Amino acid sequence: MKLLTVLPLLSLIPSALPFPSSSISDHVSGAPGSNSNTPLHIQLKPKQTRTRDLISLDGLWNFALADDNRTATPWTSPLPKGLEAPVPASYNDIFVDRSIHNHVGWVYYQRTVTIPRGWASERYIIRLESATHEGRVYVNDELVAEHVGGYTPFEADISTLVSAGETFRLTVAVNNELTHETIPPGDIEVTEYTGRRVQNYQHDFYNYAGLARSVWLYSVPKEQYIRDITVVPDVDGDTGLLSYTILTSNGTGTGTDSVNISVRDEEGNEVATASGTQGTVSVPSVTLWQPGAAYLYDFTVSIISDSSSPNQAAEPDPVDTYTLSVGIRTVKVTDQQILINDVPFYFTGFGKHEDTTIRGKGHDQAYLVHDFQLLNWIGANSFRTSHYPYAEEVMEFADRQGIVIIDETPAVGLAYSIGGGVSSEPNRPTFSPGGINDNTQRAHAAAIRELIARDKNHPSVVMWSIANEPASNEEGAREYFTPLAQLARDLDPASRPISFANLGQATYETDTISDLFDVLLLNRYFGWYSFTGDLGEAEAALESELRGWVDKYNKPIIISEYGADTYAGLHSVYGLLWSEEFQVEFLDTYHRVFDRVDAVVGEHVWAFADFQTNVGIQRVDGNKKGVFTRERKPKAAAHALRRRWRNETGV
Ligand code: GCB
Repeated sequence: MKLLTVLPLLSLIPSALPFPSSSISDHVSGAPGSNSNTPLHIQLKPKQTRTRDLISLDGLWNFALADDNRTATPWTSPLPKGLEAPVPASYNDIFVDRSIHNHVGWVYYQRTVTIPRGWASERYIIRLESATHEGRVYVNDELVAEHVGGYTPFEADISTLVSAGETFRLTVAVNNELTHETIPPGDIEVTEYTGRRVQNYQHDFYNYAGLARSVWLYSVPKEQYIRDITVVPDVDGDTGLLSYTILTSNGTGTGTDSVNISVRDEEGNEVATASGTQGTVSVPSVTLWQPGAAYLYDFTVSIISDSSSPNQAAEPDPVDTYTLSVGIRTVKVTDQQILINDVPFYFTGFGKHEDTTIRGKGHDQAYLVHDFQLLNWIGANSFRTSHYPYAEEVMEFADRQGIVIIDETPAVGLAYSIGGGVSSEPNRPTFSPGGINDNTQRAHAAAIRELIARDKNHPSVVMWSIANEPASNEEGAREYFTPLAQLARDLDPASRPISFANLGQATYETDTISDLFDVLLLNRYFGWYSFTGDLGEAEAALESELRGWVDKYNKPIIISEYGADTYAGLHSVYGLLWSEEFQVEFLDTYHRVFDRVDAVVGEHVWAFADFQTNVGIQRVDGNKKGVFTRERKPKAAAHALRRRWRNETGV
């Protein structure tokens, strides 16, 4: 028998709920081990504007694995020559080296960076869009930022550490360890004979790690700058309303200088103006952001110095300026419907992953555009960011393409009855001091905060999913989720509906938390994990369960997962499991039921494309429930879905 030891927590856990707010200087923090997960001081995604410069630090960085000697400080000198890793990309599948693929612990990325000499009167910031799952940033020998949580951005203001014109060594240490107190959770085991550290986790996708998203160096004006913009849209007749709050380096007060707002339509016409850090602007004869027909306004915020002469003919040069794209639309939930712009919306689409060969979870613009092309081809109007926040570029693209998003936190695997995505006997209670506990809940709260802070302005986001398949049927779930559901409600200035994706074992009879949420997201696998291959039984069981949810909750239902593993190219006249024919029949079976139950307002097939998982006896080179292969080739089900969703035939 293998003897496995669970290692003590090595990761840093956000220290308090509510999440501490502090100034950027707190990022320049002390000893490793002290937690300093601070909110972004400047929330806005870096952009080049008249007052801001932006330099991409993407490219090839020197790369090394940490050895187990935790006293080493590799950031204090150049990394040993040899490996170079691309940014953005997960590092696991880049090298032909199993020890890198399976590495558990810290790795180091390093490069040199030069601050442009023209930035002497600017403030400059390093921003990482993500470091999975924990990152520490060093400028030369000094730790300047640390962050826990692998899918949201963090930053360090380095203006006081390096001068304009100076070149410095930038090292980013990244740790991929998951413990029962991280989000997502996991356990590290040490094997009995070789003492190898192995990362286990309950979720069903590979634990890709590293710098999978962009790294930026950017500047903002030194004295005054815009930190955040919050815009909440509403509609009154044919007038669009944008309630806004601007956070500047002087806070939300008016400070010493003026804040001006200008709203322009897609043709560049100015349609509204305002001044001040808070207020509401009206957009007459509004063009709404609609699913499938995106329309975005440019919402430009400028800080204008009060000392600039009012008599100047031309518009004065702003101290700082930033333009946010905003869409005007409403989202409401009634008894059994979800309304976008007061029209019932039926979700068609998928649960997706950020996953491609070689890059792992590395953001890739070509795949982004191609995936959206396929969504359009198949007639999908929406997807869920299962099971973590996606790169911000994805959200912006969805805004521009009119794709609707259910935006999910990385809280996946909060159920010890699941191992690698497959049900098993729970070996211990999920919500317990040695399992998902108060510290996990704090990390979960931080994940919700960071997701909503980052994505609150996206018109594509119509709903938050605060977890995937937690053990909501187990004792302790309600205590765990009640404050988190409330937190999500309190944090979203736009009051979007909240939800979580429910696990099949937590039926309408045993689930204990669904009343805390607005919409029921149900993941169901009748015919696959239960009633395997028996679609007659599956159809009856599914219908009976859905009717149970309707009777008990009377809330809109989206089937947020349903699907069958399918080996592309495998065919069977009997429709045997794993064949393309079975996947088609399986989906047809579910669709017949959805069409009979009025409260079903959406169908998200699991999954968009095949994806990599921890490979084991249940998974041959990953999860094959994709409607497209990992290379994005259609299986037979893709054509069947296209016929249903687009009401069309042919290719
Ligand atoms: C689920 C999970 C998803 C898995 C899927 C499966 O319920 O939410 O992450 O990949 O099942 O295929 O088992």
